[in-house]
Amino acid sequence: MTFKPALVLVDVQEDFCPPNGSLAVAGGRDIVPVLNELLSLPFAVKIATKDWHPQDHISFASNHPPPNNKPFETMITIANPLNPSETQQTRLWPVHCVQGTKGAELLPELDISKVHKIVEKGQDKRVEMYSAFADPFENPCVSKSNLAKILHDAAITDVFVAGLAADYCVKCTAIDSAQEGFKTRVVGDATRAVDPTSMDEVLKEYKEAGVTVVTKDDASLKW
Ligand code: VGL
Ligand code: ZN
Repeated sequence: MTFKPALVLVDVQEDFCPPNGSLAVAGGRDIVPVLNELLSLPFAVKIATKDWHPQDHISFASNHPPPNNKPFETMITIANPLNPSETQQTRLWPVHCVQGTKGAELLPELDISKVHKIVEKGQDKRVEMYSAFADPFENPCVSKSNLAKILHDAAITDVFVAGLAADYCVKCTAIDSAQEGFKTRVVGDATRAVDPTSMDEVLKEYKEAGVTVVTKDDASLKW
């Protein structure tokens, strides 16, 4: 069996980390040493993704009128731009990762020199895009990144996912990766969640999707 693994580091950006991030995930910065260890392993392809929103993005609470615009709490109903009869609920967030701002930068302590490609996501203001592969309105897809193509073109068999946040972008990226046909593992000790109490539910979703959770040391054992 061939084993050609890729590493996908999701949204390791200032806005998702203390001390100054607008959507700071507790302990978000603490995972960097583990991420740098992963980056030192011989993955065939190493990707870092960036949440990369325009200022007028639909998921920013301040772009909606009060009183139903509480970041972290309010869910709004949005229509699929390609098929308006299809709707879904999406959460409102503080303004975060606006293109070109300090908050959208990757953490400087991350060893970017080892990253082969940066994939930006979430540029379409009309939809939330947690997964680094695609937006949630599948088929037809409103905005699809080139991540699947990059990995397929490199004949990747296995994908290891880490980064932020465990219960949103890491989760959706890992599940989409499995759906793309890659054997997918999340490096659990290299992630942190917005809501750690939701992780039991996330683990169930992983089980259904065929995604496994490993530790950094399990990942290293592959070499
Ligand atoms: C994320 C909320 C909003 C994430 C991105 O990277 O997990 N979460 N945008
Ligand atoms: Zn976002």
